[in-house]
Amino acid sequence: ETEIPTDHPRYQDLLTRHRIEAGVEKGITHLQGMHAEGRGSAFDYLLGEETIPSADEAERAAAAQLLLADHPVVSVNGNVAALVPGEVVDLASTVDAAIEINLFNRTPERMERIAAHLRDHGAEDVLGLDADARIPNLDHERSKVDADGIYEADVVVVPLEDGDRAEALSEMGKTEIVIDLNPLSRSPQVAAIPIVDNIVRAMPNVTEHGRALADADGATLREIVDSFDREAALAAAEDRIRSGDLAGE
Ligand code: PTJ
Repeated sequence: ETEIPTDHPRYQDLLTRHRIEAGVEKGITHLQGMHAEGRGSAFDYLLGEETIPSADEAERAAAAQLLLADHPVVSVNGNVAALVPGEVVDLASTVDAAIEINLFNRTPERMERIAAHLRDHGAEDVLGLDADARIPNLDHERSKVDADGIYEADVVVVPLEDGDRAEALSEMGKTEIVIDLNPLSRSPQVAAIPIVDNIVRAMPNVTEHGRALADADGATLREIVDSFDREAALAAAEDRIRSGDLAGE
């Protein structure tokens, strides 16, 4: 149980860290997920621990891209499952996307536990367990995907993804929406829509934009996607990090 006082200046950050620890204890999150979280937390501090305007634009473009997709999939790893299980389910139902577990350190036990955890949070159908297709040019365990899931997807949301797989997915022609706090990391660099924001803020905000755009026509959605400038978004995030406008405390 968490005992963090809500008025603590770093409340959200401590809560996030606690959720990753709990995820490790439950066998959902890999131990490496704690290192990933530490790196993410440092970048979030430098970003001011808020959704910067360029990230909000990316989140809106992501919502539009997902609504336009024929077969969108949200990819879930051990950190995503620990941090935003309910928010993943909300996004998937809002934009009519599938949910697929795709792990860097894949084990049958962790796959099952994450699937059960997502179902506890309202997921009806969880893909990834069949693993009846492979991402080309990636080593065996990491390449496992479902034929009717990521393999077939046109648009994939890949939060906290490792660079090799992000590159391999982009070589398959997928339109990738990457959520990653480090704008210099390879995954956002190869993404069609890089979202440089904490997943705990990004995931619900993409959903909110998805709800707001639910009745928009195809031309309006296409215009939002086409006017999104990925280079400008990456540069804006890097500028913010270099500006030294810190969160404080
Ligand atoms: O559960 P598994 O086996 O699939 O493993 C997942 C991890 C995350 C351990 C694995 O994919 C990994 O090691 O990833 P990396 O290479 O550490 O990359 C994680 C990226 O996510 C880094 O660039 C972090 O800055 C970023 N990150 C960490 N926490 C957050 C984040 N981005 C957004 N929101 C966060 N909360």
